[in-house]
Amino acid sequence: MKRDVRILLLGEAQVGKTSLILSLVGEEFPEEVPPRAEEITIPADVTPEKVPTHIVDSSEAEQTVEELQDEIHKANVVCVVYDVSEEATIEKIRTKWIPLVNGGTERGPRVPIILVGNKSDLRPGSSMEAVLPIMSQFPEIETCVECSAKNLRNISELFYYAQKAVLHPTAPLYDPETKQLRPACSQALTRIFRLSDQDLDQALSDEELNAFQKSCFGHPLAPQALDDVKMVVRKHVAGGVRDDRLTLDGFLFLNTLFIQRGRHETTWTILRRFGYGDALELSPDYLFPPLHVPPGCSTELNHFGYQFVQKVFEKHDQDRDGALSPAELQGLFSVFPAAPWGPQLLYTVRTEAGRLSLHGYLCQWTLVTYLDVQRCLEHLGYLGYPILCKQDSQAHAITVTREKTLDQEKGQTQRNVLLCKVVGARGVGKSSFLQAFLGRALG
Ligand SMILES: Nc1nc2c(ncn2[C@@H]2O[C@H](COP(=O)(O)OP(=O)(O)OP(=O)(O)O)[C@@H](O)[C@H]2O)c(=O)[nH]1
Ligand SMILES: [Mg+2]
Repeated sequence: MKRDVRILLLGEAQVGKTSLILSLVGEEFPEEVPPRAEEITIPADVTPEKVPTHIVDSSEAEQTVEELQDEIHKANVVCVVYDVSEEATIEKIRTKWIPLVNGGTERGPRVPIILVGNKSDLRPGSSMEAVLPIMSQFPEIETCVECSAKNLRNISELFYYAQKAVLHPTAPLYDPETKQLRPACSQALTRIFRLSDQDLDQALSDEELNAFQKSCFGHPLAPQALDDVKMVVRKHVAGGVRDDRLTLDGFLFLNTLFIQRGRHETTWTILRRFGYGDALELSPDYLFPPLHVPPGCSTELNHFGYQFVQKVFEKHDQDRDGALSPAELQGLFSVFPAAPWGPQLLYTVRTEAGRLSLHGYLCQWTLVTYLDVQRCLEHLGYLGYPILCKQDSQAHAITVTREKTLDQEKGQTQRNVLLCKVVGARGVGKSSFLQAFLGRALG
């Protein structure tokens, strides 16, 4: 998420840009305003989203096109202001201001725009009818708002929408032309659904939904709210609710609905809670949390770690035969971007006819944790450890042992995993010796 927000106000002369900014700051309508207000910075603690916010005025009379373009370049969001009582200022949005903002960026990401109809005190009706066609023509328009600097209507809302457009942008989540979630967004939500579906019945029960709700928003849904949610889904999506449980289709539909109703911060909250960054990829901060391993120390999965990975195993051992078949293992890997343990698995732990026993599976975790703790953290991240175990990070599942020299001094060790190297001349049978540990007969 961005650490600060820069909002630029653009629009025809005399529509009230400067008055809007000064009304926000002074909480009253300024009768006299300069052509251009000084740049102001609102400190984080008084903004709704708790990020420092810079508000920048513009004035065609005082700035050249180059200067305006330079400001557009620096802005995170542009408010294009028009006067609701002057139709001509609405037409200029389409013909002049939006081309100025995003005209040069045919392909690249577009600067989000908020349309601001000022002077609503001068017009009894609404300017919506004139504005809607513009909104459907330009997908970069996040929203529109009518306000009045004079009677302070919707002033703080307008800056809140602008802030929201930067911090919780719609564009990466949703394609307004097809009215569907974008592929990266539905992929991420599908993964989140799979992690939340604890009994793997391809649907979220009330209990699973509540656990999900609690981890994302801090509190469960009221029973009535749960019923209402399911009712809305039932009404709109065939197969969205099955046996009183929310299916993947239903879950994706709900998120589409949040976005269509302008509540995309809800979907962002879910995505961020599960570790996704602005580009809808799991962020390095999430996958690789800090873990200090001093030289001479080793890393082991602790009791919490083993308990978690064992639970994951049991979840995916669908036929309850105490082993994961290739298909079951593939199910377990479905929340990873690629299978984490490739064909080498056969050479590291015991498998029987391609099936991985619980013991072999736990040994593989032990091995990865010992040899490459960063990979282990990454894998625990894909499995949703921090969310499902309600911890700050996967580092909670790891024990860093004390230095080897200390162990040697004291003649004792607390380590459970020891590295043992097998050395010997060529051909004496080192590999066969190790294979025998995996139960393989000498060939
Ligand atoms: N009735 C009414 N008048 C407003 C409102 N907002 C601004 N005005 C008046 O509109 C005129 C222009 O306001 P400014 O804030 O200077 O407009 P601007 O967009 O900054 O204009 P430039 O700096 O010339 O680009 C002033 O006379 C304001 O008092 C409003 O909400 N209602
Ligand atoms: Mg001005």
